[in-house]
Amino acid sequence: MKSERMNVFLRDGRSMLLAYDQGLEHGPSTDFNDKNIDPSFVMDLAVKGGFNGVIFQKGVAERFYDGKVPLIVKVNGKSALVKGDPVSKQVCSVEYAVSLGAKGIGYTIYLGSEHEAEMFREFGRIQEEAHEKGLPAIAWVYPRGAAVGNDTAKEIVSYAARAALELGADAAKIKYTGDPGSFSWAVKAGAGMKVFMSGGPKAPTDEAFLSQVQGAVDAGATGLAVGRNAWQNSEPLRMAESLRKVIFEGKRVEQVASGLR
Ligand code: FBP
Repeated sequence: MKSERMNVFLRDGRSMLLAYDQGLEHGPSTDFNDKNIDPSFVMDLAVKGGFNGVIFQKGVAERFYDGKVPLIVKVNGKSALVKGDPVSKQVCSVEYAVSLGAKGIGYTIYLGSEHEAEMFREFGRIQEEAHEKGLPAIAWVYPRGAAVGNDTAKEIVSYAARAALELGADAAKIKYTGDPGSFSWAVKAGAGMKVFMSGGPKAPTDEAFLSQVQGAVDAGATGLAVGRNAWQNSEPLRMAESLRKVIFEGKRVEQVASGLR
């Protein structure tokens, strides 16, 4: 059953994943400081912060994954240096990801890119291999390229969720639309598939980010897969605690805000 494959990453049907593949996607000078450039720092945060999964590319998983939190290996990737419509191709086999301890397979699809067909085809094969091994296939679906306008519009984000469903993903990681009403349409478009809000660049304040997370959860999302808003925070464990309260305990931002700067 599709829904059961994600169970390893869920607690009471909800989830909080820690993403750390930005070194490849954006380059170290864009996102990292002296602390978070060290993958051990993020591995430790995943454990101590109570995350339900950690997301690495294979090279970081090989050297730094400690087995204490379920692993998702991103099996495709690209750098920020190539211009034009984006394409992200496979860099790690499902079999190798499993040998590293992966309990889930991650793959990015740039919906709307002139290269989307290549990513659809590759994801299709990877999804089948992952399912043969009993692992979920989690699709990052980011509408992008010359044909795509506002990538957080309701129509586009819901299209991303629906594309993930129709391509066979067990879960989709999509951008937040900005309000729970419109995001709930994207969750509905997923028709029961798990929907994760993607974190994005660090929000101006902790409250602003937690409000987005609360909105996504109110809209029916399973939770979030966050990177920069967690490990760029000056107090990442406190942010993780606030996220846990919003996602698992149903606390409102106002209730957790007193613990924030
Ligand atoms: P963030 O929470 O830092 O945005 O991480 C989520 C993520 O999907 C990463 O897995 C990935 O590296 C990054 O966003 C991609 O960002 P971009 O939107 O620039 O492609």
